[in-house]
Parts: sequence; structure tokens; C-alpha cells
Amino acid sequence: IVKFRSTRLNSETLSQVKQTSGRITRLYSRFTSLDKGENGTLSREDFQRIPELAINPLGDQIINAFFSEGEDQVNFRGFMRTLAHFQPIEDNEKSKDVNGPEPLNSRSNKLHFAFRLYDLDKDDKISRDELLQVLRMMVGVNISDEQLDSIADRTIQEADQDRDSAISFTEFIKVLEKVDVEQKMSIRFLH
Ligand SMILES: [Ca+2]
Ligand SMILES: [Ca+2]
Repeated sequence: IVKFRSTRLNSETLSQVKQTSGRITRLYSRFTSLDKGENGTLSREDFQRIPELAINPLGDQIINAFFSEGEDQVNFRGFMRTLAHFQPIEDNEKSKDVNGPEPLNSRSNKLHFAFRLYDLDKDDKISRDELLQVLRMMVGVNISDEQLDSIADRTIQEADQDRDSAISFTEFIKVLEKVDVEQKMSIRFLH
């Protein structure tokens, strides 16, 4: 049995459709301009040419997020999927149907995405070592190892509620509760 869901196409939905398709068209032209091999997929090198990623301390980690395990190319579909995490949340999306699927750019999906950037060995915990590595990438050379050590210790102490010396996703969320993740995790790829 095929069920039909009636869709009301009022002017508001129409303008949303127009916006979305305009966005996809722009992203597609961005995608093709990045695709130097002109084979319909992007390699790591293609991503490294994006200036915003080249200077971002977490650039390599973000680039990795585009690639599935063992893959070294990403097609337009995969590109769009990962990019969706970085879209700013629009007001009209916040009030969307709560029973619908969660959008990829929701706060919790963004947090999960950020968590995975830190969790280098993917064991669902951020260890002190992983925190140190990410901190080192972010702050560069202007800070001593001792200072970094103490920042890492303090961060873990503050976040670690179950005293396993690592930060779980639940603990991570608590730490970032007051941080404006929506803004921080919005990377503009389109200019
Ligand atoms: Ca880990
Ligand atoms: Ca913990």
C-alpha cells in the first residue's frame, strides 16, 4: 500500500525550496571548483586548498571528518552531508516539527561532531593525551609544555565527573553547555 502524504505548497515553503536549491547550486559549483582532478570527487589535497581550513588549527581533523573509514575521496553527496554539520541554525528550523528527524546542524549533532574531532582514537572518550594533542594544534608555539599540561589537567578536572581521567560525551556536553556552539561550529565555505 502506498501512502500519500499531502503537502501543502504555500508561498513560504516555495521560497524555502528556492533558497535550498539555490544553496545546493552554489555548493555544487564550489565543489566542482575544488575538484582539481575533475573526476567528481574531492581528495584531501583538494580540501587543503580551502584557505579557511588551511589556517584552521583543527583543519586536518575537519578534513578527516569528510572521509569515511579507509576512503580517500569524497563525492558531492558525502560533501553535503558533512557540511550540513557546519550550517548555522536558522530560526525557522528551530521551530520545526520536533518529531521529525534531527537536522544534522542541530546543537547535539554539532557537539557530537566536535567531540569526535577531539576523540582521536575513536574510543568515545577524550583522554588527557588527546586533549593535549588538540590543544597543541590550537595554540601553536606560544605556550610552554608546562602551561599546556596544566590547562589539560584543569580541563579534565573540571569536566571529569566519574573520575576515570577522561572526558565522555556526556561530560563534554556539560562543559560546553554555556558555549555558543551554533556560532562557533558554523564555518562558511561559500566565500
Ligand atoms: Ca579517545
Ligand atoms: Ca570521565
